[in-house]
Amino acid sequence: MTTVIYHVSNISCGHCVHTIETELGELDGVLSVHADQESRMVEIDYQPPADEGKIKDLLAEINYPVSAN
Ligand SMILES: [Cu+2]
Repeated sequence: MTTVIYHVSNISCGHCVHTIETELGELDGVLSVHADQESRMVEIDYQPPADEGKIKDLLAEINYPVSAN
């Protein structure tokens, strides 16, 4: 299992948190998702077939792209 933490600057309310957690949670291989409204961080535990590319692609697709650090 791998854990990644991303900053997603588009998170602005609880609805955003819910959308991210629901959509990412449906990606095959994603084990858990925790999005935080205040810090705008998203923590994801995953295993294959999920990978960082698929996770980032999905976040971009639902309009919550990962912020460049
Ligand atoms: Cu929102």
